[in-house]
Amino acid sequence: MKVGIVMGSTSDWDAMKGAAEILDSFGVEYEKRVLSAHRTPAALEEWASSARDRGFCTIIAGAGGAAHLAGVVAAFTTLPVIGVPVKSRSLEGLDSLLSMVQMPPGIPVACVGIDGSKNAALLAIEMMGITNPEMKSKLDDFRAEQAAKILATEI
Ligand code: RP5
Repeated sequence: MKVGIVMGSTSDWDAMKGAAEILDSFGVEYEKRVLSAHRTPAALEEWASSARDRGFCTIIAGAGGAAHLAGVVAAFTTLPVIGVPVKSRSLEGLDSLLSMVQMPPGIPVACVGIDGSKNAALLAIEMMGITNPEMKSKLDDFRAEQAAKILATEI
């Protein structure tokens, strides 16, 4: 099973690369694509509607501004879609967050915080961990290391 990472523009990569880093560190396979709900709608439809048959278990979708990408992906698949609102140039990402989070009932998007791509990847791995004991164990290790680092920090 692999995770899809899709973003609306190459300019989103700085905000989205944290998801790839987390997935790499957990040894999770992923495919990353730049596809836009507005600029490449037909290609986005084809990619999202075929995602399940191509072995994806979750899609992480990041976009900024009028951030309809995650919602449109969710319209074309019943795989879980995790939206990442990307910090925008004009409104600091509040526009991205609000346009992503308020989905109509029936087509859910699990939306993380602005530029929260690392959390999006962790959430995707937690979904895998429901049925995959190896991922569950890696998540336990990650949490333990994170806690140990905090507890060892002196201020
Ligand atoms: C959105 O518009 C993209 O997701 C990006 O965050 C924003 C700006 O895109 P570019 O003009 O940098 O391509 O669709």
